[in-house]
Amino acid sequence: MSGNRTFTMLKPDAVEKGHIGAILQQITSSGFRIVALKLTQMTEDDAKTFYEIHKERPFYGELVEYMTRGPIVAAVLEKENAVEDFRSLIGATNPEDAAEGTIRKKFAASISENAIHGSDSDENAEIEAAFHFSGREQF
Ligand code: RTP
Ligand code: MG
Repeated sequence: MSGNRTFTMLKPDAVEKGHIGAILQQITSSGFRIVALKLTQMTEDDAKTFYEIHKERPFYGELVEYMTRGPIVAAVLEKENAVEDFRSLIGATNPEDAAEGTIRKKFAASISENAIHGSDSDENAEIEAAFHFSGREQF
């Protein structure tokens, strides 16, 4: 099945807790096809650039520290209506507000350490995928 694409990161807390397999399983069994995948670690510059939109927010420094403290899993996912459906699958930013069964409800500890990222638009999905993967790493 083809479709459009979104970008995700399993954040350092999810990797530290050993949740890579369970989360990827939930993603693929929800109809997303993995078209790029790697374990990597963001540098401080990477995280600052990636989350630049939040640079005036009070949590920016803490967010950069969190996102760089260990490896993440970066992936590009394909499905019809990928961006919106993936945001539904991961649930609200704050796991306390996330719907039952969503990835953040199951695997996230708090609003700041919330296990997983999902792109918020088709345009950002493309920018974020290109940030982590070259063209020949995306299938
Ligand atoms: P993401 O970009 O990571 O998919 O998360 P999101 O759209 O659901 O939330 P966003 O508003 O873009 O925030 C980005 C990340 O910053 C951290 N955060 N901490 N302490 C806080 O109040 C707070 N608020 C946001 C979270 O890691 C959030 O995912
Ligand atoms: Mg966001």
